[in-house]
Amino acid sequence: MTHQPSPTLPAALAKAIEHHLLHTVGVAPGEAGPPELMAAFAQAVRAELSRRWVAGEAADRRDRVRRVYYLSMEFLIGRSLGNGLQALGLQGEAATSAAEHARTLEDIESTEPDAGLGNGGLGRLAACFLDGMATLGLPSYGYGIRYEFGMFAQGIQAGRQVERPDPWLADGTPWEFPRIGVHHPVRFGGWVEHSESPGAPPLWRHAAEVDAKAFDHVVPGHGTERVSTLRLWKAAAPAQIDLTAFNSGDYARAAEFKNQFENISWVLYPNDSTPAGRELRLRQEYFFTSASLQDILARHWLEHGRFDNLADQVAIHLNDTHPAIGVAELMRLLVDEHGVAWADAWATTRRVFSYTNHTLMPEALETWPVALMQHVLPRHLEIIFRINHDFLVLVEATWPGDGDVQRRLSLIDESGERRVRMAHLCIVGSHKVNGVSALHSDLLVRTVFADFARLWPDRFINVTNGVTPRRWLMQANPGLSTLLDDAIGTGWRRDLAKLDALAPWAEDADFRQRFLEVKRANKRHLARTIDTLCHVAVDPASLFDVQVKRIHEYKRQLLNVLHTVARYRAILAEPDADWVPRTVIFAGKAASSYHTAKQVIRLIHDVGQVVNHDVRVRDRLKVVFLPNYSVSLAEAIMPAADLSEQISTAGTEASGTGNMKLALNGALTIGTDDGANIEIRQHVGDDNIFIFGLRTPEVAATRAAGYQPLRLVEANPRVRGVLEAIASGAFSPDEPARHRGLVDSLLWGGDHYLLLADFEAYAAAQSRVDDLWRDPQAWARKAILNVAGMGAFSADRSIGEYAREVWHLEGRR
Ligand code: 26Q
Repeated sequence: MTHQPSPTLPAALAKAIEHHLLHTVGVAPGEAGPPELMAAFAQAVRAELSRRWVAGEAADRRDRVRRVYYLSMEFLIGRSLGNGLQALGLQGEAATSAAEHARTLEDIESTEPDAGLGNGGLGRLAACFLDGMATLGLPSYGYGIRYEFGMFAQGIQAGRQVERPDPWLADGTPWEFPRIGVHHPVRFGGWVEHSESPGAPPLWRHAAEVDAKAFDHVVPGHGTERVSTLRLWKAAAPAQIDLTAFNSGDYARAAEFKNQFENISWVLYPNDSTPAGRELRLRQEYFFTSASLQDILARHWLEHGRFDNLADQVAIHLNDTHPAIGVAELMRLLVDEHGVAWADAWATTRRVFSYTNHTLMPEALETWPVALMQHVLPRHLEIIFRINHDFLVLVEATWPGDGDVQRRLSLIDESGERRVRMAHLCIVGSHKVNGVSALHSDLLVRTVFADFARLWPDRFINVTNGVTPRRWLMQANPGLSTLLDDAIGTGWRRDLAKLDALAPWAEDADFRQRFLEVKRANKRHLARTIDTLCHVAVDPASLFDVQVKRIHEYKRQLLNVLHTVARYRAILAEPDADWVPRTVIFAGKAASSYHTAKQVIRLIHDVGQVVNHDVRVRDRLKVVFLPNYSVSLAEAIMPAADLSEQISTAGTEASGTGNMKLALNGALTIGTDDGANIEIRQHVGDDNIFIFGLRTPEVAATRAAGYQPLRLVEANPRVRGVLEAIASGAFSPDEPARHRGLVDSLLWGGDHYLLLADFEAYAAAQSRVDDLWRDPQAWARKAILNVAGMGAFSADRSIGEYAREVWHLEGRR
């Protein structure tokens, strides 16, 4: 692509902003406040991105390039202005323009609502990957849903989580481009008719139809003019549908009709990991998958006018099983709508799709009742049965007469109510399947997908997750970024692997000092945020101990709380000992229906109430819970963390990505031998990370040996004291039994995630953390070595691997 002079590049930015204030926003430039300025800045950025986009699209169309399509129910994008300005190299000019309006750029940027179209790790990964695809110049599209309401906003009332809707589009968004004219019909329900005449395709007599309308977001690449596209679908009632009711004056009925269709893209299901199993969720999955596949086929047809080369031109990636129905839908579109023979269509489908798994936990694997699928997608159920039939013929040929292996591999789980196994559909319909860390990928082929791996060993690979250094280092931590530039040059900004040149600087006392000063400034900033959001004063000189992620039993926030309570009790027992001052920081949302997770949030608040107000503690321990964890809040937290808590039961966290963001910003990890922690350890070195606790095989062995938490507690007075304090109401004096349930789940409920088994090892690791903290130079040295070791955890590295090994795609300049 040629470099065009652009109307909004540096000198013209200020002018563009004045122009948009007056002509687009409709405000006198002198009277614009931060929200108006935000709107005008966004318009200026949008204009330049649009120019790059149009140029790139034209070039890709002209060259009929091979493209990748990333299908994901979630894209947890956060804010876009800062990222857009950075991609255009306009941050300096933008800051100057902001100053001319007597504002800071931060004030202006902070008025932008987060696009919170995701739950957590999986959704944020999709956003980081789009950034990587654009930056590597891959011809690429993300496809998802334009939820009217994103992830709920978390409020805290009297220590309890309350959920409020997230109307992120209420004031409109400057970032979307409605694609008038790009829309596809998506059909549901009804029955299938099979014609008598041979060769005629089956006829799906659907019961309902909704229109999927395209809304695009430009995804800027960094250090390139290339951009990527995120296309989100909104559900709309077909124009004619409500006319009858409307014309007869029955507006209530007309509205009801409309809602029945449009509710599909209303709200994101706030459940991570445990499938909701609701009909509306299945409709959402099919809605966006079908619209996306129709869109892909339309683009392909326009450029090629044939489908026999589809797999040469198109790679479609399934982000978990949520778009799994796409395997059946592509077969339906090719066979029923475009007259392709079944065998040819199947060969194409298998070459087009690839699939990433994000969880090992069997209860989190998505399945849908056959009866529900029959009701919502009757033709797809037929197609799935036929795929399954052909597949089981292969299984029979491979392991003749082995009924057990047939039952285990079948796309249909027949053990109770018959259910479609979406992961099996993905595996059978894809040419590559990957896990998201070395351990996770290894466990996949040795446990949940072992039979498939025996059948198709080459299908299974690992691609370890990564995060975008643009948002998570350059934008979130400009202080550290400048320090890195000074030490090792700016090459790391284009190639994160170059961070390894930082290692020698860990030995430089002057550099360590400057590193600590940057960290301290970031901590002061976070301390102000904590004061605003939690009304708790915390000391920026204390150790900032951070656990931020969805609240989940397997992630073991409760283990962190148990240790915090143990520390509190120890401080009271030995008030004059040399305690390292700590601020224990939590943030994260609990699924609305997840009672235990909500109880953990309540306990954290109760412990904070008591500890933070106990004068005997003398500020050596503070416990805070930052409400409404989001991408934007994470951008304030990551740069300010000293200690990163990654303490899931070994074998449960597929990868983790917060662990990468924190280490990249110079936090030391205290963590289990789990997910990507293992690879972080390999890259930063055993001496620069605090790994503790049972490893995956030991977890299995402990459970197999008949783990008895009660026994353990009887023999351990420290744990006993902690549990008794919590259970007896030491932190909930107004309702002493409030936290009994949590304690009972450990003592009597089997402690499934082995908190008590790991407690002593965890506490010992925490003591080693304290010891190191007492030597600030030694701490700084290790923190710097963590940054130096994180080059491999860039989303660019992950995307490079996908492009090479899965999508067979090359970047363009
Ligand atoms: C499925 C069906 C119905 C309703 C909801 C869902 C659903 C939604 C979200 C299931 C799972 C999720 C999200 C899972 C997730 O975020 N997994 C995380 O993915 C990260 C990126 O690979 C990993 O780093 C984390 O380890 C993993 O937990």
